[in-house]
Amino acid sequence: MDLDSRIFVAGHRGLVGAAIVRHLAAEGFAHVITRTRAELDLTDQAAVEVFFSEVRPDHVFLAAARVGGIHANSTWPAEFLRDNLAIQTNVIDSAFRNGTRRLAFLGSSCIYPKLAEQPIREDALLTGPLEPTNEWYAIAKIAGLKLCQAHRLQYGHESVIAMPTNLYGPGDNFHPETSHVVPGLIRRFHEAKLAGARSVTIWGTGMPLREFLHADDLADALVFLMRQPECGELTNVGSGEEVSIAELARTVARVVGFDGELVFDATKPDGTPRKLLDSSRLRASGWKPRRSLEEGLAETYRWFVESRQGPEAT
Ligand code: GFB
Repeated sequence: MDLDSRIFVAGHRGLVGAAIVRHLAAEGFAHVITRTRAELDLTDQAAVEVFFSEVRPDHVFLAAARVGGIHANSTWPAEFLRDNLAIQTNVIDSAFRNGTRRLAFLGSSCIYPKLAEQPIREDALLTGPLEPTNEWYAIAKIAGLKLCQAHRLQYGHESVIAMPTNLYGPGDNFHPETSHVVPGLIRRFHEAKLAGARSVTIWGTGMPLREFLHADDLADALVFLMRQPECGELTNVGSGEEVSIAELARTVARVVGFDGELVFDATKPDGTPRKLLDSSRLRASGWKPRRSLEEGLAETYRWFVESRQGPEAT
């Protein structure tokens, strides 16, 4: 991938896609192609084929997906499975049949077994049962990465297959019900501070452990991987920074400036107990994240306040 490559970023309005576009622009890539959902519905196979046959991008970042937190995954299993299968099958197939040289596919740490040995190595894939709260999304992502591997095996098509850990950052979904934990807590603490509330409720026991990575660090890793001579099989992309949900909540409270009480609602699901990626394969090739969790949370909170996604936002 060089500065003249024609690069399609699918899902450029999402957390990861927007970060990839920012990163490519900052590095001077001159031909970054994007389409809104109104312009191109990626679940529509015929439309996707027309787009690729006309535009013929050299490189593709497949960052479009139906995503959401633990509650959204459990509430809409059919959409999470169907939409992700459709988007990734259409894009991967049409891209390669129309001359794309390399594609970056994004999986998720939830593709690994619920009780995988920690930190989770890439070879833990398909060695045990999945976490039930997100198995539909995980099955779709496993099918997507297998489609990339099948293309390589059968046709020699090269894909970067990246498995990011839990992500957060500017432009995330801050909806109180459907978001992931970081934006969910940023919003809840912010609203509690404005309302002068005495306590904030956190879903679950606070005991699950999670590893968080800023979306701009992921974008940096993806561009780095796309420029490597070899793609490899799977590549975990984590920060190595693991915290409990309770510690995360205390950090978000500090960043936001809320000094009330934290209440844990154990009637809400915890999800998988621990999900720490072993990212030594990527580290060995020379990449490392730039931000600490606290820096990244402060930056995300500033963005949230500046973009006025306050109490009135959806
Ligand atoms: O971020 P999250 O929804 O994703 O939840 P998962 C992480 C943990 O935070 C869970 C707790 O233990 C939640 O119970 N939590 C506490 C909260 N308060 C909140 C809150 O206000 N909102 C949310 N959302 N959680 C996702 C999968 O699992 O991980 C996706 O559902 C995807 O498929 C993503 O793979 C990376 O880490 O549990």
